[in-house]
Amino acid sequence: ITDRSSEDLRGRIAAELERTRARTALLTEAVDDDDLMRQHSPLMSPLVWDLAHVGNQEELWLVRDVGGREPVRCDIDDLYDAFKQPRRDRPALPLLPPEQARAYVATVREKVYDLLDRVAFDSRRLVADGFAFGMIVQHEQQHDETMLATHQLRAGPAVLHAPPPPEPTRPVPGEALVPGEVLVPGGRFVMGTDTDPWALDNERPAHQVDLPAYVIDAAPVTNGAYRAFIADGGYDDPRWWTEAGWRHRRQAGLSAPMHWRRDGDGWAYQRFGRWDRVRDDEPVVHVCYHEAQAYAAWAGRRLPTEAEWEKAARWDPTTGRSRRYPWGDDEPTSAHANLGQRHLWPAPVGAYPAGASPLGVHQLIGDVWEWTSTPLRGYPGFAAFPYREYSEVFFGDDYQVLRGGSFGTDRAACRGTFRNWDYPIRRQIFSGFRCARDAAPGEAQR
Ligand code: AVJ
Ligand code: FE
Repeated sequence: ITDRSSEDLRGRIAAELERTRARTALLTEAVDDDDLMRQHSPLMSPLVWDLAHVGNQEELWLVRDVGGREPVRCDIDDLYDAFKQPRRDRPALPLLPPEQARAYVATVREKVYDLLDRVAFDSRRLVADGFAFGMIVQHEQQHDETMLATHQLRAGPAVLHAPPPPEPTRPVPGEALVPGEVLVPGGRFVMGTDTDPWALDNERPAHQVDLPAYVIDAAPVTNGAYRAFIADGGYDDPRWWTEAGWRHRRQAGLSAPMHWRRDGDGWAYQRFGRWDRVRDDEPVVHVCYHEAQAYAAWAGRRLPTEAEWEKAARWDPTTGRSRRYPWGDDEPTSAHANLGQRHLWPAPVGAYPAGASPLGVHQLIGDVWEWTSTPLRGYPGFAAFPYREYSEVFFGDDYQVLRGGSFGTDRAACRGTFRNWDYPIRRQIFSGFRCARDAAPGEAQR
């Protein structure tokens, strides 16, 4: 690495750290101290826990591990260890109160800036290409999205504000905004990555996957389509649900996406403290895996596998290469995708034509996390790095993979290879889905 490129890297890391901390500040300054300490749902931490946890991880990995510096505080590691403290117990812990938590993260950050000035980005894997800094930026952004989901669960008047997402643009008047579904030809593609410098362990290594031809929705399933499933009695018909899904649907009393309520002959949803009429052309959000699976079965379709999702998002039919995003390798801009909490809900289908894949699949990145039918596993040749607890301990049958990021996901924590996961019953996250099906024999030849 040359001096010049190492200076560029320092600058880029500093900018990412700063941008990320500004978001954390916004999310934690929008409410008063009382609210920060309170638990808004047993599924979520008090916001002040996330705040100090972000600082504590930054201290562990950057100040202590990369920097080899003295601890800022080693008396609080256990308090902010996500494995030692289940979420529902976190409000009862002797947490740092807001002022102390803010001072703590600021002290850690000063040491990190000092470290960033001196660190050599040598070939050690933790520091090569600034990986550990990138990991910490992504960690904070992931918690920012979690804090945004906590805001959505807060009772009371709105405290977060943002302009509405863009409206769909119709390239050819009278033509459909997006095609209904897209055929992806059979064949091999490269899944995962060896070269993306800040890709996390579960995105590696790159490997070939051979898929038969399939058909995937050109856009996420909309509220309008989902409403037809509800109106057709989809929630009351066990035919559409798996056994586990039906059991959960009954126990939890599910009858519509989370945050919906009946509104005359239609529906309204609550979004960050405001009630709006449900809009039919927006991707449905706040559904669990079981609801997504049941909808797909009702529609005579299925959820895509994780590999099908990634091939649709990355495979370039012209070169056969896998790209970083559906539109190419360039970083997302506001024209490509609804990311980064620029807006507070998903954009209507057709709002991001510049973000479509070469085959014409829209809104794979941003808007809503998309459930896939694949449980979280390591790729062939997976090696945990730098710690087993980021992803390896979650491998198995308990968690389903979600792809693509939501309106609340930052671009630093979102790319064609990025993998998220959650329990199939969870829907407080910004989760939606699209459907797929096997290609019919004649169809695959075209
Ligand atoms: C990858 C989003 C499931 O929030 O539990 C945060 C990310 N890991 N701190 C989560 C994470 C450690 C993780 N998810
Ligand atoms: Fe964490």
